[in-house]
Amino acid sequence: MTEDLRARYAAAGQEHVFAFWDTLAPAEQAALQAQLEGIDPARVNATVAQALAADEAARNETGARVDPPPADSVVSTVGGGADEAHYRALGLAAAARGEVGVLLLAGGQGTRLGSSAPKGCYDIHLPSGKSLFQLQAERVAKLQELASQDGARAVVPWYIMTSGPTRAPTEAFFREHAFFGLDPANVVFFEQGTLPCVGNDGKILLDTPSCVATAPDGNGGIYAALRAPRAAGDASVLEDMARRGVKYVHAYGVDNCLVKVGDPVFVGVCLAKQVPLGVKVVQKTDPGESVGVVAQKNGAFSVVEYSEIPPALSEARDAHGDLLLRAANIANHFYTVDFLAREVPAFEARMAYHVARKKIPAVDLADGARKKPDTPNGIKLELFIFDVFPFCPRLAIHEVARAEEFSPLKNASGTASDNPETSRRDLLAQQRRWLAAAGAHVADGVDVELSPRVTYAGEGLEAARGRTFDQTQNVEAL
Ligand code: UD2
Repeated sequence: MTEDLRARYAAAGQEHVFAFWDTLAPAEQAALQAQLEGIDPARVNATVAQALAADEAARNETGARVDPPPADSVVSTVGGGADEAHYRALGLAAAARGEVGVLLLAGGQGTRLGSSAPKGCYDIHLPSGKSLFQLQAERVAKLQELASQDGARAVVPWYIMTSGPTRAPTEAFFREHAFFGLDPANVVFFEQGTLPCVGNDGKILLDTPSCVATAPDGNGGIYAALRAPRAAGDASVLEDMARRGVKYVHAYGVDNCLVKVGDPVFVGVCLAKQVPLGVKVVQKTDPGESVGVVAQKNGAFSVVEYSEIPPALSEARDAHGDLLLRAANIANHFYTVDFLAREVPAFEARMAYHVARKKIPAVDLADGARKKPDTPNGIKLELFIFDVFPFCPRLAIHEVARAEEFSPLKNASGTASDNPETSRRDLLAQQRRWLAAAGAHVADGVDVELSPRVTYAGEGLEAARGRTFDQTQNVEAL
Protein backbone atom coordinates (compact mmCIF):
# COMPACT_ATOMS: atom_id res chain seq x y z
CA MET A 1 0.00 0.00 0.00
CA THR A 2 1.29 3.46 -0.74
CA GLU A 3 2.33 5.17 2.47
CA ASP A 4 0.85 8.51 1.42
CA LEU A 5 -2.60 6.86 1.38
CA ARG A 6 -2.19 5.86 5.01
CA ALA A 7 -0.74 9.31 5.77
CA ARG A 8 -3.76 11.05 4.20
CA TYR A 9 -6.14 9.02 6.34
CA ALA A 10 -4.00 9.54 9.42
CA ALA A 11 -3.98 13.28 8.82
CA ALA A 12 -7.79 13.18 8.70
CA GLY A 13 -8.00 11.12 11.86
CA GLN A 14 -9.38 8.19 9.90
CA GLU A 15 -6.40 5.79 10.06
CA HIS A 16 -8.54 3.16 11.82
CA VAL A 17 -9.75 2.04 8.38
CA PHE A 18 -6.41 0.15 8.15
CA ALA A 19 -6.99 -1.59 11.50
CA PHE A 20 -7.22 -5.06 9.93
CA TRP A 21 -4.82 -4.50 7.03
CA ASP A 22 -2.31 -7.12 8.13
CA THR A 23 -5.02 -9.76 8.49
CA LEU A 24 -6.31 -9.25 4.95
CA ALA A 25 -5.52 -11.44 1.95
CA PRO A 26 -3.75 -9.62 -0.93
CA ALA A 27 -6.98 -9.40 -2.93
CA GLU A 28 -8.78 -7.89 0.05
CA GLN A 29 -5.94 -5.42 0.58
CA ALA A 30 -6.14 -4.43 -3.09
CA ALA A 31 -9.92 -3.96 -2.86
CA LEU A 32 -9.69 -1.85 0.28
CA GLN A 33 -6.87 0.24 -1.19
CA ALA A 34 -8.84 0.88 -4.38
CA GLN A 35 -11.88 1.92 -2.38
CA LEU A 36 -9.88 4.18 -0.07
CA GLU A 37 -8.13 5.88 -2.99
CA GLY A 38 -11.59 6.84 -4.30
CA ILE A 39 -12.48 8.58 -1.03
CA ASP A 40 -11.08 11.89 0.18
CA PRO A 41 -11.05 11.53 3.99
CA ALA A 42 -10.57 15.26 4.54
CA ARG A 43 -13.60 15.96 2.33
CA VAL A 44 -15.60 13.38 4.26
CA ASN A 45 -14.75 15.18 7.51
CA ALA A 46 -15.66 18.57 6.04
CA THR A 47 -18.93 17.24 4.58
CA VAL A 48 -19.89 15.64 7.89
CA ALA A 49 -19.08 18.82 9.80
CA GLN A 50 -21.11 20.95 7.35
CA ALA A 51 -24.03 18.51 7.49
CA LEU A 52 -24.06 18.31 11.30
CA ALA A 53 -23.86 22.10 11.57
CA ALA A 54 -26.74 22.53 9.12
CA ASP A 55 -28.74 19.85 10.94
CA GLU A 56 -28.14 21.52 14.28
CA ALA A 57 -29.05 24.94 12.86
CA ALA A 58 -32.26 23.58 11.31
CA ARG A 59 -33.30 21.98 14.58
CA ASN A 60 -32.63 25.09 16.63
CA GLU A 61 -33.70 27.55 13.98
CA THR A 62 -36.26 29.68 15.73
CA GLY A 63 -35.76 32.82 13.69
CA ALA A 64 -36.53 31.24 10.31
CA ARG A 65 -39.57 32.72 8.64
CA VAL A 66 -41.46 29.91 6.94
CA ASP A 67 -44.50 30.80 4.86
CA PRO A 68 -46.62 29.13 2.21
CA PRO A 69 -45.26 29.76 -1.30
CA PRO A 70 -46.51 32.92 -3.06
CA ALA A 71 -49.84 32.37 -4.84
CA ASP A 72 -48.46 33.69 -8.15
CA SER A 73 -46.00 30.76 -8.30
CA VAL A 74 -48.84 28.23 -8.13
CA VAL A 75 -50.76 26.88 -11.16
CA SER A 76 -53.55 24.46 -10.38
CA THR A 77 -55.03 22.10 -12.96
CA VAL A 78 -57.14 20.31 -10.38
CA GLY A 79 -60.45 19.54 -12.10
CA GLY A 80 -59.00 20.00 -15.60
CA GLY A 81 -60.38 22.98 -17.50
CA ALA A 82 -59.40 24.79 -20.68
CA ASP A 83 -56.01 25.74 -19.32
CA GLU A 84 -55.10 22.09 -18.87
CA ALA A 85 -55.71 21.43 -22.55
CA HIS A 86 -53.59 24.44 -23.45
CA TYR A 87 -50.72 23.28 -21.22
CA ARG A 88 -50.97 19.72 -22.56
CA ALA A 89 -50.68 21.01 -26.13
CA LEU A 90 -47.55 22.99 -25.21
CA GLY A 91 -45.97 19.95 -23.56
CA LEU A 92 -46.85 17.58 -26.41
CA ALA A 93 -45.47 20.01 -28.97
CA ALA A 94 -42.16 20.17 -27.06
CA ALA A 95 -42.06 16.36 -26.94
CA ALA A 96 -42.84 16.24 -30.66
CA ARG A 97 -39.79 18.41 -31.27
CA GLY A 98 -37.67 15.94 -29.29
CA GLU A 99 -37.05 18.52 -26.59
CA VAL A 100 -38.42 16.54 -23.62
CA GLY A 101 -36.45 13.95 -21.66
CA VAL A 102 -37.56 11.91 -18.68
CA LEU A 103 -35.39 11.31 -15.62
CA LEU A 104 -36.29 8.42 -13.32
CA LEU A 105 -34.95 8.50 -9.76
CA ALA A 106 -34.31 4.82 -9.04
CA GLY A 107 -31.35 4.79 -6.71
CA GLY A 108 -33.25 4.44 -3.46
CA GLN A 109 -32.87 1.22 -1.55
CA GLY A 110 -36.54 0.89 -0.57
CA THR A 111 -35.76 -0.42 2.89
CA ARG A 112 -39.23 0.44 4.24
CA LEU A 113 -40.83 -1.74 1.57
CA GLY A 114 -38.81 -4.69 2.71
CA SER A 115 -38.05 -5.91 -0.80
CA SER A 116 -34.46 -6.63 -1.77
CA ALA A 117 -35.13 -5.92 -5.46
CA PRO A 118 -35.22 -2.36 -6.80
CA LYS A 119 -38.63 -0.79 -6.21
CA GLY A 120 -39.39 -0.48 -9.91
CA CYS A 121 -39.41 -4.27 -10.14
CA TYR A 122 -42.24 -4.46 -7.66
CA ASP A 123 -45.49 -6.13 -8.70
CA ILE A 124 -48.47 -4.41 -7.03
CA HIS A 125 -50.67 -7.33 -8.15
CA LEU A 126 -52.53 -5.65 -10.98
CA PRO A 127 -54.53 -7.96 -13.24
CA SER A 128 -51.67 -7.62 -15.75
CA GLY A 129 -48.97 -8.38 -13.16
CA LYS A 130 -46.97 -5.45 -14.55
CA SER A 131 -44.14 -3.98 -12.49
CA LEU A 132 -43.80 -0.27 -11.82
CA PHE A 133 -40.95 -0.16 -14.36
CA GLN A 134 -43.19 -1.73 -17.02
CA LEU A 135 -46.06 0.69 -16.36
CA GLN A 136 -43.64 3.60 -16.67
CA ALA A 137 -41.96 2.23 -19.80
CA GLU A 138 -45.33 1.83 -21.49
CA ARG A 139 -46.29 5.36 -20.51
CA VAL A 140 -43.10 6.61 -22.20
CA ALA A 141 -44.11 4.66 -25.31
CA LYS A 142 -47.63 6.08 -25.24
CA LEU A 143 -46.33 9.61 -24.76
CA GLN A 144 -44.09 9.15 -27.83
CA GLU A 145 -47.15 8.00 -29.77
CA LEU A 146 -49.28 10.96 -28.62
CA ALA A 147 -46.48 13.35 -29.52
CA SER A 148 -45.84 11.80 -32.93
CA GLN A 149 -47.62 13.81 -35.59
CA ASP A 150 -47.46 13.98 -39.36
CA GLY A 151 -45.59 10.69 -39.41
CA ALA A 152 -42.63 12.00 -37.40
CA ARG A 153 -41.62 9.54 -34.68
CA ALA A 154 -41.18 11.54 -31.50
CA VAL A 155 -38.51 10.16 -29.15
CA VAL A 156 -38.65 10.79 -25.42
CA PRO A 157 -35.31 9.56 -24.03
CA TRP A 158 -35.57 7.95 -20.60
CA TYR A 159 -32.63 8.51 -18.24
CA ILE A 160 -32.62 6.15 -15.27
CA MET A 161 -30.53 7.05 -12.24
CA THR A 162 -29.50 4.05 -10.20
CA SER A 163 -27.15 3.64 -7.28
CA GLY A 164 -24.54 1.04 -6.37
CA PRO A 165 -27.09 -1.34 -4.87
CA THR A 166 -29.74 -0.91 -7.60
CA ARG A 167 -27.73 -0.58 -10.85
CA ALA A 168 -27.08 -4.22 -11.78
CA PRO A 169 -30.51 -5.63 -10.85
CA THR A 170 -32.25 -2.72 -12.59
CA GLU A 171 -30.33 -3.11 -15.86
CA ALA A 172 -30.80 -6.88 -15.70
CA PHE A 173 -34.56 -6.44 -15.23
CA PHE A 174 -34.79 -4.20 -18.30
CA ARG A 175 -32.75 -6.62 -20.42
CA GLU A 176 -34.85 -9.60 -19.26
CA HIS A 177 -37.97 -7.72 -20.37
CA ALA A 178 -36.45 -6.44 -23.65
CA PHE A 179 -36.81 -2.88 -22.35
CA PHE A 180 -40.60 -3.38 -22.36
CA GLY A 181 -40.67 -2.68 -26.06
CA LEU A 182 -38.70 0.58 -25.93
CA ASP A 183 -35.64 1.12 -28.13
CA PRO A 184 -32.69 0.45 -25.79
CA ALA A 185 -30.82 3.30 -27.51
CA ASN A 186 -33.27 5.70 -25.86
CA VAL A 187 -32.97 4.22 -22.35
CA VAL A 188 -29.85 5.57 -20.64
CA PHE A 189 -28.73 4.21 -17.28
CA PHE A 190 -26.43 6.22 -15.07
CA GLU A 191 -25.28 5.94 -11.50
CA GLN A 192 -25.32 8.37 -8.62
CA GLY A 193 -22.44 8.68 -6.18
CA THR A 194 -22.01 7.06 -2.83
CA LEU A 195 -20.55 8.44 0.36
CA PRO A 196 -18.98 6.68 3.32
CA CYS A 197 -21.14 6.15 6.38
CA VAL A 198 -19.67 7.52 9.56
CA GLY A 199 -20.25 6.64 13.19
CA ASN A 200 -21.74 9.05 15.69
CA ASP A 201 -18.10 9.92 16.49
CA GLY A 202 -17.42 10.95 12.89
CA LYS A 203 -15.21 7.93 12.22
CA ILE A 204 -15.68 6.21 8.86
CA LEU A 205 -17.47 2.89 9.42
CA LEU A 206 -16.16 -0.40 8.05
CA ASP A 207 -18.79 -2.74 6.59
CA THR A 208 -16.21 -5.55 6.68
CA PRO A 209 -12.52 -5.50 7.64
CA SER A 210 -11.72 -4.85 3.97
CA CYS A 211 -14.58 -2.58 2.91
CA VAL A 212 -15.76 0.88 3.99
CA ALA A 213 -19.52 1.14 4.65
CA THR A 214 -21.05 3.40 1.98
CA ALA A 215 -24.55 4.54 1.02
CA PRO A 216 -26.05 6.36 -2.01
CA ASP A 217 -25.58 10.13 -1.65
CA GLY A 218 -29.31 10.91 -1.79
CA ASN A 219 -31.52 11.76 -4.76
CA GLY A 220 -29.79 15.13 -4.76
CA GLY A 221 -26.76 13.17 -5.96
CA ILE A 222 -28.41 13.54 -9.34
CA TYR A 223 -26.77 16.87 -10.06
CA ALA A 224 -23.21 15.55 -9.91
CA ALA A 225 -24.30 12.30 -11.56
CA LEU A 226 -25.71 14.14 -14.58
CA ARG A 227 -22.28 15.57 -15.34
CA ALA A 228 -20.23 12.45 -14.63
CA PRO A 229 -19.07 10.21 -17.49
CA ARG A 230 -21.40 7.19 -17.39
CA ALA A 231 -18.61 4.74 -18.04
CA ALA A 232 -15.14 4.92 -19.57
CA GLY A 233 -15.60 7.00 -22.70
CA ASP A 234 -19.37 7.25 -22.41
CA ALA A 235 -20.91 10.69 -22.66
CA SER A 236 -22.44 12.13 -19.52
CA VAL A 237 -26.22 12.38 -19.32
CA LEU A 238 -26.06 16.13 -19.91
CA GLU A 239 -23.89 15.59 -23.00
CA ASP A 240 -26.34 12.96 -24.25
CA MET A 241 -29.23 15.37 -23.72
CA ALA A 242 -27.38 18.09 -25.61
CA ARG A 243 -26.69 15.72 -28.51
CA ARG A 244 -30.37 14.83 -28.72
CA GLY A 245 -31.56 18.43 -28.45
CA VAL A 246 -33.34 17.78 -25.14
CA LYS A 247 -34.17 21.10 -23.49
CA TYR A 248 -36.62 20.10 -20.75
CA VAL A 249 -36.53 17.29 -18.22
CA HIS A 250 -39.25 15.68 -16.16
CA ALA A 251 -37.77 13.95 -13.11
CA TYR A 252 -39.84 11.64 -10.91
CA GLY A 253 -39.66 9.03 -8.17
CA VAL A 254 -40.04 5.40 -9.16
CA ASP A 255 -42.55 4.40 -6.49
CA ASN A 256 -45.63 6.35 -7.60
CA CYS A 257 -47.91 4.04 -9.62
CA LEU A 258 -49.97 7.01 -10.85
CA VAL A 259 -47.02 9.00 -12.18
CA LYS A 260 -47.62 10.66 -15.56
CA VAL A 261 -44.20 10.02 -17.04
CA GLY A 262 -43.07 13.06 -19.06
CA ASP A 263 -46.40 14.71 -18.20
CA PRO A 264 -47.14 17.15 -21.04
CA VAL A 265 -49.45 19.19 -18.81
CA PHE A 266 -46.70 19.73 -16.20
CA VAL A 267 -44.13 20.49 -18.91
CA GLY A 268 -46.62 22.89 -20.51
CA VAL A 269 -47.23 24.70 -17.23
CA CYS A 270 -43.50 25.28 -16.81
CA LEU A 271 -43.09 26.37 -20.43
CA ALA A 272 -45.98 28.80 -20.09
CA LYS A 273 -44.51 30.20 -16.86
CA GLN A 274 -41.06 30.28 -18.52
CA VAL A 275 -39.31 28.92 -15.43
CA PRO A 276 -36.12 26.85 -15.16
CA LEU A 277 -37.54 24.75 -12.33
CA GLY A 278 -40.94 23.29 -11.53
CA VAL A 279 -42.38 21.11 -8.80
CA LYS A 280 -45.60 19.13 -8.83
CA VAL A 281 -47.61 19.14 -5.60
CA VAL A 282 -50.83 17.75 -4.15
CA GLN A 283 -52.83 19.06 -1.21
CA LYS A 284 -51.53 17.82 2.14
CA THR A 285 -54.26 17.21 4.71
CA ASP A 286 -52.54 14.91 7.21
CA PRO A 287 -49.88 16.80 9.20
CA GLY A 288 -48.02 13.55 9.76
CA GLU A 289 -47.82 12.47 6.09
CA SER A 290 -44.26 11.60 5.05
CA VAL A 291 -43.95 14.25 2.38
CA GLY A 292 -41.98 17.45 2.10
CA VAL A 293 -43.88 20.72 1.86
CA VAL A 294 -43.03 23.52 -0.53
CA ALA A 295 -42.55 26.78 1.35
CA GLN A 296 -40.80 30.09 1.38
CA LYS A 297 -38.07 30.04 4.01
CA ASN A 298 -36.53 33.40 4.76
CA GLY A 299 -37.94 34.58 1.45
CA ALA A 300 -36.44 31.78 -0.67
CA PHE A 301 -38.22 28.78 -2.12
CA SER A 302 -37.61 25.62 -0.12
CA VAL A 303 -39.00 22.19 0.56
CA VAL A 304 -39.19 21.38 4.26
CA GLU A 305 -38.77 17.62 4.40
CA TYR A 306 -40.98 15.50 6.61
CA SER A 307 -37.91 14.18 8.45
CA GLU A 308 -36.88 17.72 9.40
CA ILE A 309 -40.06 19.76 9.87
CA PRO A 310 -40.82 20.82 13.45
CA PRO A 311 -44.23 19.46 14.58
CA ALA A 312 -45.48 22.98 15.35
CA LEU A 313 -44.92 23.88 11.69
CA SER A 314 -46.37 20.71 10.17
CA GLU A 315 -49.49 21.11 12.33
CA ALA A 316 -49.90 24.88 11.86
CA ARG A 317 -53.22 25.85 10.29
CA ASP A 318 -54.47 28.99 8.57
CA ALA A 319 -57.61 31.01 9.32
CA HIS A 320 -59.70 28.54 7.27
CA GLY A 321 -58.45 25.59 9.31
CA ASP A 322 -56.35 24.22 6.44
CA LEU A 323 -52.74 23.26 7.00
CA LEU A 324 -50.64 26.38 6.59
CA LEU A 325 -48.01 24.38 4.65
CA ARG A 326 -50.07 22.10 2.44
CA ALA A 327 -48.23 22.04 -0.89
CA ALA A 328 -47.03 18.44 -0.59
CA ASN A 329 -43.92 17.63 -2.60
CA ILE A 330 -44.41 14.38 -4.52
CA ALA A 331 -40.86 13.88 -5.85
CA ASN A 332 -41.92 15.16 -9.28
CA HIS A 333 -39.81 17.92 -10.80
CA PHE A 334 -39.27 19.90 -14.01
CA TYR A 335 -35.98 21.42 -15.14
CA THR A 336 -34.61 23.16 -18.14
CA VAL A 337 -31.40 21.46 -19.25
CA ASP A 338 -29.81 24.89 -19.21
CA PHE A 339 -30.52 25.18 -15.50
CA LEU A 340 -29.02 21.75 -14.84
CA ALA A 341 -25.95 22.30 -16.99
CA ARG A 342 -25.13 25.94 -16.31
CA GLU A 343 -26.80 27.19 -13.15
CA VAL A 344 -26.58 24.28 -10.70
CA PRO A 345 -22.75 23.90 -10.82
CA ALA A 346 -22.41 27.53 -9.74
CA PHE A 347 -24.07 26.97 -6.35
CA GLU A 348 -23.88 23.21 -5.84
CA ALA A 349 -21.04 23.38 -3.32
CA ARG A 350 -23.26 25.48 -1.05
CA MET A 351 -25.92 22.76 -0.76
CA ALA A 352 -25.45 21.18 2.68
CA TYR A 353 -25.86 17.43 3.00
CA HIS A 354 -28.63 16.15 5.22
CA VAL A 355 -27.91 13.87 8.13
CA ALA A 356 -29.83 10.60 8.23
CA ARG A 357 -29.26 8.86 11.53
CA LYS A 358 -29.40 5.13 10.81
CA LYS A 359 -28.67 1.67 12.19
CA ILE A 360 -25.63 0.80 10.04
CA PRO A 361 -24.10 -2.71 10.22
CA ALA A 362 -20.40 -2.15 10.93
CA VAL A 363 -17.24 -3.86 12.12
CA ASP A 364 -16.46 -3.48 15.79
CA LEU A 365 -12.84 -2.25 15.86
CA ALA A 366 -12.29 -4.01 19.19
CA ASP A 367 -12.83 -7.52 17.87
CA GLY A 368 -13.29 -7.28 14.09
CA ALA A 369 -16.81 -8.71 14.29
CA ARG A 370 -19.52 -7.20 12.04
CA LYS A 371 -22.44 -6.13 14.18
CA LYS A 372 -25.99 -5.03 13.32
CA PRO A 373 -26.89 -2.33 15.85
CA ASP A 374 -30.42 -2.08 17.23
CA THR A 375 -30.12 1.67 17.72
CA PRO A 376 -28.77 4.29 15.29
CA ASN A 377 -24.99 4.06 15.45
CA GLY A 378 -24.08 6.45 12.68
CA ILE A 379 -25.13 8.73 9.87
CA LYS A 380 -25.62 8.52 6.16
CA LEU A 381 -25.09 11.74 4.28
CA GLU A 382 -27.51 12.61 1.53
CA LEU A 383 -28.44 15.52 -0.68
CA PHE A 384 -32.12 16.04 -1.43
CA ILE A 385 -33.13 16.72 -5.03
CA PHE A 386 -34.98 19.87 -3.92
CA ASP A 387 -31.89 21.36 -2.24
CA VAL A 388 -31.56 23.50 -5.37
CA PHE A 389 -34.79 25.38 -4.60
CA PRO A 390 -33.30 28.13 -2.40
CA PHE A 391 -30.93 29.02 -5.24
CA CYS A 392 -33.66 29.43 -7.81
CA PRO A 393 -35.64 32.67 -7.56
CA ARG A 394 -38.25 31.61 -10.11
CA LEU A 395 -40.06 28.30 -10.08
CA ALA A 396 -43.53 27.02 -10.90
CA ILE A 397 -45.60 25.00 -8.47
CA HIS A 398 -48.07 22.83 -10.37
CA GLU A 399 -50.91 21.66 -8.14
CA VAL A 400 -52.67 18.48 -9.26
CA ALA A 401 -55.32 16.16 -7.85
CA ARG A 402 -53.92 13.53 -5.50
CA ALA A 403 -56.33 10.82 -6.72
CA GLU A 404 -55.09 11.33 -10.30
CA GLU A 405 -51.37 11.70 -9.66
CA PHE A 406 -50.01 10.39 -6.38
CA SER A 407 -50.11 7.02 -4.64
CA PRO A 408 -46.57 6.16 -3.49
CA LEU A 409 -45.38 2.66 -2.64
CA LYS A 410 -43.40 3.13 0.56
CA ASN A 411 -44.40 0.42 2.97
CA ALA A 412 -44.78 -3.34 2.98
CA SER A 413 -48.02 -5.15 2.29
CA GLY A 414 -50.54 -5.00 5.11
CA THR A 415 -49.34 -1.68 6.58
CA ALA A 416 -51.66 1.30 7.12
CA SER A 417 -50.83 3.32 3.99
CA ASP A 418 -48.64 3.82 0.93
CA ASN A 419 -48.36 0.07 0.33
CA PRO A 420 -48.95 -2.37 -2.56
CA GLU A 421 -52.66 -2.60 -1.73
CA THR A 422 -53.22 1.17 -1.76
CA SER A 423 -51.21 1.46 -4.99
CA ARG A 424 -53.35 -1.20 -6.72
CA ARG A 425 -56.55 0.30 -5.32
CA ASP A 426 -55.75 3.83 -6.45
CA LEU A 427 -54.65 2.89 -9.97
CA LEU A 428 -57.69 0.69 -10.65
CA ALA A 429 -60.03 3.30 -9.15
CA GLN A 430 -58.58 5.93 -11.48
CA GLN A 431 -59.07 3.71 -14.51
CA ARG A 432 -62.62 2.87 -13.43
CA ARG A 433 -63.29 6.64 -13.39
CA TRP A 434 -61.81 6.95 -16.88
CA LEU A 435 -64.06 4.17 -18.19
CA ALA A 436 -67.15 5.67 -16.55
CA ALA A 437 -66.34 9.06 -18.09
CA ALA A 438 -66.05 7.32 -21.48
CA GLY A 439 -69.53 5.82 -21.06
CA ALA A 440 -68.50 2.27 -20.21
CA HIS A 441 -69.92 0.25 -17.32
CA VAL A 442 -67.70 -1.74 -14.98
CA ALA A 443 -69.65 -4.18 -12.82
CA ASP A 444 -69.24 -3.92 -9.05
CA GLY A 445 -66.34 -5.90 -7.66
CA VAL A 446 -64.73 -6.11 -11.09
CA ASP A 447 -61.25 -4.63 -11.70
CA VAL A 448 -60.53 -3.46 -15.23
CA GLU A 449 -56.94 -2.39 -15.86
CA LEU A 450 -56.23 -0.18 -18.86
CA SER A 451 -52.78 -0.64 -20.34
CA PRO A 452 -50.81 2.54 -21.06
CA ARG A 453 -50.93 1.31 -24.67
CA VAL A 454 -54.66 2.07 -24.58
CA THR A 455 -54.58 5.37 -22.75
CA TYR A 456 -52.04 7.73 -21.15
CA ALA A 457 -54.37 9.78 -18.99
CA GLY A 458 -57.90 8.62 -19.84
CA GLU A 459 -57.98 9.83 -23.45
CA GLY A 460 -58.81 7.62 -26.46
CA LEU A 461 -61.48 5.47 -24.81
CA GLU A 462 -64.29 6.22 -27.29
CA ALA A 463 -64.47 2.54 -28.27
CA ALA A 464 -65.41 1.65 -24.68
CA ARG A 465 -68.64 3.67 -24.86
CA GLY A 466 -71.65 1.48 -24.05
CA ARG A 467 -69.55 -1.56 -23.20
CA THR A 468 -70.03 -3.50 -19.99
CA PHE A 469 -67.04 -5.05 -18.30
CA ASP A 470 -68.14 -7.86 -16.02
CA GLN A 471 -64.82 -9.66 -15.56
CA THR A 472 -61.59 -8.58 -13.91
CA GLN A 473 -59.08 -8.14 -16.71
CA ASN A 474 -56.26 -6.15 -18.21
CA VAL A 475 -57.19 -4.37 -21.44
CA GLU A 476 -54.33 -4.07 -23.94
CA ALA A 477 -56.57 -2.90 -26.79
CA LEU A 478 -60.12 -1.63 -27.18
C1 UD2 B 1 -39.51 11.57 -1.06
C2 UD2 B 1 -39.43 13.10 -0.99
C3 UD2 B 1 -40.54 13.58 -0.08
C4 UD2 B 1 -41.86 13.16 -0.69
C5 UD2 B 1 -41.91 11.63 -0.81
C6 UD2 B 1 -43.15 11.26 -1.55
C7 UD2 B 1 -37.11 13.63 -1.37
C8 UD2 B 1 -35.78 13.96 -0.75
N1 UD2 B 1 -38.12 13.47 -0.48
O1 UD2 B 1 -39.34 11.12 0.28
O2 UD2 B 1 -40.50 15.00 0.04
O3 UD2 B 1 -41.98 13.75 -1.96
O4 UD2 B 1 -40.78 11.16 -1.56
O5 UD2 B 1 -43.15 9.94 -1.93
O6 UD2 B 1 -37.24 13.50 -2.58
N2 UD2 B 1 -33.69 8.05 -4.58
C9 UD2 B 1 -32.55 7.96 -5.36
N3 UD2 B 1 -31.34 7.97 -4.75
C10 UD2 B 1 -31.20 8.07 -3.39
C11 UD2 B 1 -32.39 8.17 -2.60
C12 UD2 B 1 -33.62 8.16 -3.22
O7 UD2 B 1 -32.63 7.85 -6.59
O8 UD2 B 1 -30.06 8.07 -2.90
C13 UD2 B 1 -34.97 8.05 -5.27
C14 UD2 B 1 -35.84 6.88 -4.86
O9 UD2 B 1 -35.53 5.73 -5.67
C15 UD2 B 1 -37.23 7.42 -5.12
C16 UD2 B 1 -37.09 8.91 -4.83
O10 UD2 B 1 -35.70 9.22 -4.92
O11 UD2 B 1 -37.58 7.26 -6.48
C17 UD2 B 1 -37.59 9.27 -3.46
O12 UD2 B 1 -36.81 8.51 -2.55
P1 UD2 B 1 -37.51 7.91 -1.21
O13 UD2 B 1 -38.72 7.16 -1.61
O14 UD2 B 1 -36.50 7.26 -0.38
O15 UD2 B 1 -37.91 9.32 -0.58
P2 UD2 B 1 -38.92 9.58 0.61
O16 UD2 B 1 -40.12 8.72 0.53
O17 UD2 B 1 -38.13 9.60 1.86
